[in-house]
Amino acid sequence: MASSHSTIIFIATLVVLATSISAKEYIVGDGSGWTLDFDYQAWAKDKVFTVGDTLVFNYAPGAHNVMKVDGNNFQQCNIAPLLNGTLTSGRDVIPLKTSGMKWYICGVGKHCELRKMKLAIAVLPQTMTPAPAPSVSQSSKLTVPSIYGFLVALFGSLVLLLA
Ligand SMILES: [Cu+2]
Repeated sequence: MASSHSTIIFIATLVVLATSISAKEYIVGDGSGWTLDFDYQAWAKDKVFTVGDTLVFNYAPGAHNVMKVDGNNFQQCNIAPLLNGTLTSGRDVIPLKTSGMKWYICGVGKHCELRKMKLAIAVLPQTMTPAPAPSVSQSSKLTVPSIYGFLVALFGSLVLLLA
């Protein structure tokens, strides 16, 4: 009996851990990459970004860059002051470490103002279940199942160790 209980808990633990680490990588603009005159708001609209996911900006180095800015500077395409410096590698990988709104613009020429090189996304906290459409009011509710899942996983692991 004890061993079958352990097996069930072990499987439950694996499921919880697997869902909590299933991070996604989003290629910004997909095959088009980070480029002129692409509608990044339309690209982001049907995607759910979660803490642990990563954004990848692909472009020819020198042609563009990636700057993380705040909401006001995003609206005005103002490249100063910068929050996190400028990314220029041409394959810039940005881990989404915290929840909330994130804003990115291209700081080359007037690419942000005139050529639509600006991306705003809402990042949700980690959660066990597939997240519904992004909404600010849901962010606080989604934190609870995430912590609950972690505790279940922790407790399951402890039971396994003791079994
Ligand atoms: Cu650009």
